[in-house]
Amino acid sequence: MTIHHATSVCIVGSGPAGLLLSQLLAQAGIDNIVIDRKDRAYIEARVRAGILEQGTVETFAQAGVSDRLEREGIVHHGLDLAFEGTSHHINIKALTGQTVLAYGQTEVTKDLFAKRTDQGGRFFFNVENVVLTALKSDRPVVAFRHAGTDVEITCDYIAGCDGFHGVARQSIPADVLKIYERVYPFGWLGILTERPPVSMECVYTNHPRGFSLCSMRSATRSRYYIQCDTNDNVADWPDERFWKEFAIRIGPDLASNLKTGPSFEKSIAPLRSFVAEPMRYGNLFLAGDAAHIVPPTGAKGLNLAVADIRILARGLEKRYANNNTHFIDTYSQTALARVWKVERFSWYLSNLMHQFPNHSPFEKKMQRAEFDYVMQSEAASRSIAENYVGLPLD
Ligand code: FAS
Ligand code: PHB
Repeated sequence: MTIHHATSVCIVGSGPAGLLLSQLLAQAGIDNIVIDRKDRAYIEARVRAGILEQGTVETFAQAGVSDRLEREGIVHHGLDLAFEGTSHHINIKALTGQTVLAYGQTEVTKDLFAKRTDQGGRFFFNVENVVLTALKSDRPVVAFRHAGTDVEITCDYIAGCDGFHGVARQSIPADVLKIYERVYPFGWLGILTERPPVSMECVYTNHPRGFSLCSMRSATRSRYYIQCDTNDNVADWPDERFWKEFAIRIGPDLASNLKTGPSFEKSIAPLRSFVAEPMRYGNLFLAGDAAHIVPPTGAKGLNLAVADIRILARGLEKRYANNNTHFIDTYSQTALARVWKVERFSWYLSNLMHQFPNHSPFEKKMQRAEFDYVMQSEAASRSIAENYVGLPLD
């Protein structure tokens, strides 16, 4: 027996992209259902991004989910780039007039789930065997197993917000999809510890032993990262080894203020630059990590997902409000225009700030020369600043 449901938009994935889209559509009176292969508690606990662009904060305010982040978020007026013992402060506020906000993705997800639940959002969690069909028709179908029952949701549009490992991108025929990818020869090992951060703004360091990043979640909770080998696993990095390596990489000045403590979250993320084109096939739209991945060096992943959703939500609102399909018909090219510029910045900063095992002496010299240029050129620092605070949103 199959249970049938109908809605206007079926959203696959309830990470930041899917949840934000659901909220923006609901605000516009557009019925939607969200499905996820995990449950709310699992999704809320996933530790990932930590820096929100001003445009992202404004979008969350439009969605009615910014109260807590405006109270608890930490405003950053700048960031530091350090290279072989030399540190360069980039004053993003002075260079762009904008700031960024340190506020963890776990909190963003909790705020979005709370709002959707308050407003009667419809969810199916722990779904299995999700299959998308009839994508070229005007009534595509999302089929899945849920609590031992077969379910089918018929809709006008499917939003594939199911991340890099999701089913949506895989549902686009291989001869239609174009994939662009760069896999980096290292990963990031990240920890959370209940200790005051060594700096109240982000410090990115390119040390001869590898990259490190000092970030935070609050005045009492630090988020730290070090570059690690692609075949490392968390078991290779007990806290003691992490702290010893981290202290070396951040340098003696910061290390003298470092408060070490037990990590209560530790994970390794691979780094890749990835784009799938197009971001629409029939009445399936891709948004967020389902369509693109950036190395986290530029703090862009979550912010780019929000930028996609702004464009997609506007397009769907225009379509339902006055049958104007222009903005959904141009969604893929509009979103990709920004995606590629953000991919460029994330790739650029990753190349500048990491140790590449296969770099020639010449390439190492190029890295140092780029850093020296950034340090001495206000134009170069402004370029980094305007990308870090976020390029203009459509
Ligand atoms: P998400 O991956 O967040 O959400 C996708 C959702 O779809 C998940 O809940 C998943 O359960 C669900 N799903 C998957 N397959 C499905 C299926 N077949 N059926 C139904 N549901 C399905 N960004 C930064 O800016 N800074 C960082 O430090 C950073 N660190 C990261 C670390 C890791 C390990 C990862 C994977 C990403 C990191 N990112 C970081 C990027 C991250 O923040 C993403 O950009 C952000 O989560 C994108 O949100 P979504 O597009 O909603 O995708
Ligand atoms: C984080 O706080 O998780 C963070 C900050 C800056 C980045 C990436 C991650 O570039």
